[in-house]
Amino acid sequence: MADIWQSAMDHAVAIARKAGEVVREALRDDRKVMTKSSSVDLVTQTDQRVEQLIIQSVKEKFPTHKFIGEESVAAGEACDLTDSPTWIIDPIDGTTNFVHSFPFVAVSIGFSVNNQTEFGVVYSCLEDKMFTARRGKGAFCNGEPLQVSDQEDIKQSIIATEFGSNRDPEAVDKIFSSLRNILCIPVHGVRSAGTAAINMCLVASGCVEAYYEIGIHVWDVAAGSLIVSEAGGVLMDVEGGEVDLMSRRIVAANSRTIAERIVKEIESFSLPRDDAPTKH
Ligand code: LIP
Repeated sequence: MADIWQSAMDHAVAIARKAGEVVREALRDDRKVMTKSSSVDLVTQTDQRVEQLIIQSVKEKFPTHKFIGEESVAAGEACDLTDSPTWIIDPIDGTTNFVHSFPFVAVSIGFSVNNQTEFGVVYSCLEDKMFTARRGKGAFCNGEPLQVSDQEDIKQSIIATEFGSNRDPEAVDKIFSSLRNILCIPVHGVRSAGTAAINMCLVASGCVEAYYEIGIHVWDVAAGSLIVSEAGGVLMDVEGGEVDLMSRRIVAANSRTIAERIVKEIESFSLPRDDAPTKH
């Protein structure tokens, strides 16, 4: 049977590549930094320009589809995930990296129907790596199949996490306490790429065993989640149980054993959900 979302996925790959060209070009001269929720939550004109480029081009081809875009939500649009075909867009995942020319920046596009992610595309612009996953059909990087690591011993693992843009001292204490617990297991190492999407692609590629973070948004992880699960990995909430992409927290790991071990060490906390009515 023909895949009804194949043309949408082909379009996502093409537009992510085009968006990546714009990001690479802008890296040389877009130094006008603005802030959103706090002085460390950064945005540039390139984030806004790339999001509009993606949305306009999808609208022309799929006029009935809906959107959740990081910068559109920042501008006051609703973050509602309905059963309708919805494109979940992070035009630049790793905006702080972009601002500082730290070389990991991604365009992330997830596509959800009936609350299920049908495909995910993460384009790591500076590495020129196109990560893709179609539900039930595996995950790929530049066309090569991806497989998570088969390491089941956390003491032989590398764990990725991020510090995010939350500077509330109580939250920072919990973030550091979780990090301390994990480092002292001890694990081989802890890494931060500066983008949730690339961290998740590193899990899918088998380079790191797990990634966890409290503070991410649905647009940071919609595409990466499918890439991890299609590469054979597992997703979990930081307190165990099923992950909820609107809940602002996630564990993505190569296996249930590693995910559960990470969960044991995390001091969890909650943030207002992405789809919280009070935000609109
Ligand atoms: C950012 C990330 C980063 C994470 C932040 C934030 P942005 O996304 O991917 O890794 O720590 O919580 O969400 O703002 O660069 O798209």
